[in-house]
Amino acid sequence: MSSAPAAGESPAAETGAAEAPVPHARENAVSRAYRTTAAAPTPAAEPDGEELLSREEIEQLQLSRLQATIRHAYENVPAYRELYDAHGVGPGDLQSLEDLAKFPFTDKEFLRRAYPFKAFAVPREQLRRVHASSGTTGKPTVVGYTAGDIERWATLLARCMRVSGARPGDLVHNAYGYGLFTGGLGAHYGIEKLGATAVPMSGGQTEKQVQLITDFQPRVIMCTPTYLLALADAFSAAGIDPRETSLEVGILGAEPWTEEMRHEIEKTFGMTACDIYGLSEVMGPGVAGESAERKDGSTIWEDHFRPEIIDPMTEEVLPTGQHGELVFTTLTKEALPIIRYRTHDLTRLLPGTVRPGHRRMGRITGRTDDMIILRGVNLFPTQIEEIALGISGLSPHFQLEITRPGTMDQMTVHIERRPDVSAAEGQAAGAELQQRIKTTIGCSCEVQVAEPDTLARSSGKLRRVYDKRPK
Ligand code: DLL
Repeated sequence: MSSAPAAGESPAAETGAAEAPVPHARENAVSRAYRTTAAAPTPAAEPDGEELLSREEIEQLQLSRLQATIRHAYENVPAYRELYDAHGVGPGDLQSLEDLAKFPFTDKEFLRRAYPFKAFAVPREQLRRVHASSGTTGKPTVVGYTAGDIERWATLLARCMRVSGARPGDLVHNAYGYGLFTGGLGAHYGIEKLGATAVPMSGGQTEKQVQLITDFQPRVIMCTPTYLLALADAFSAAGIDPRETSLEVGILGAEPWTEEMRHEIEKTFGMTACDIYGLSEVMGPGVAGESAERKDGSTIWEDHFRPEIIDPMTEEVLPTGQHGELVFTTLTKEALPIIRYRTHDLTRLLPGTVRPGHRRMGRITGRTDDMIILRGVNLFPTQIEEIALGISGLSPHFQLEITRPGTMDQMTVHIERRPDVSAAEGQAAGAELQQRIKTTIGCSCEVQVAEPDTLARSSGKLRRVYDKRPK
């Protein structure tokens, strides 16, 4: 018998100088017979070249890609040509990154007017997939991808997963919804790209999820933070301590969540919880992802997206570090180039850390359209989450109800007490919440403490606000 290392084993493995090869790198009888690429290292298992570029290199790349994107949009999407002609700008006007500010913004309405396929810069036949995001009113926004777009999306998703602590060979329970929503399939392709194993569970069927997690023993879970809380309750109801499950890493996003919620989830499951951000119009999940080592906000993959922060009222571009509305321009999308898209998400940009060439974003504190204006005071549901989770008797399960009993608007916070405190202790905690909302946010509201497990749970994005004011 030959003593040469088996195909797919690294030579260093022989000497014991390096770690054993990861399982995905091994060749087997079938891959040998069919000469598949199973023996090649998964491309997404290690940081790729663009991920490691310096800030200066990123900005050079951004400029050339931005010029190409604006030209591509102008030449192939009549809606962009009309918009730019009306503003007296064109592809030749972009000579520096700062010149981007000369171009007008786009928004959901711009895409809705192009319903269903008029925003695409390639013939429909070249799309390999469409997704759609349902608005609360009117027609959905349709987004589409070429084969190359899907490949890049998978690579960026795999990047996010890797920095968040997922590894090739991991079993990944994917509870983002599959279908027109970009969450499920977007994550799915990233899982495969990383060289991990996808369990394509989708959202809902919570008892079945509990069973499969118990039986399959995944190390990683991907879902919304509020759905993970619903799963925690379901584990407890099944007599299983969530800390006893195999889950070690949560890659959570698609809705706003706070640092306090991260602590709650990490404590409940004994896991590391990282943020992942994205939106359908710009790509889907994976526009930015958070490092497990640092947990200091999501790194935006700036080789593919140019972010800006603007003042939502004046539309002026704000410097790195200042809070405002996030605006994105895609740099490599073929099917649906998006230029200066107003996300309505509120956050700030921060210098890169884990990938110094790519800036980070702070947590999303809310959306401009989710802001509650209560008798002149502006507030977001995340502020209530932050305060409530600092009070020991209260659970993270709450809803905000806005009514107008007379001439004045009123907000009622419905929040469950934790199962391990008495009803009386729950009432006291509710009174404390009311007081703290008054002193920290500056608005008076009513707090109603509900019994455990009585408020609606999410199976994806949770609805926090119920606006019952007369229209
Ligand atoms: O929610 C894509 C996604 C799926 C992201 C799975 C992460 C994980 P849309 O349905 O188009 O796409 O909704 C996009 O969701 O503009 C934000 O308001 C919100 N959002 C997404 N990720 C986060 C996050 C997907 N990490 C909208 N934190 C965005 C806060 C988020 N809000």
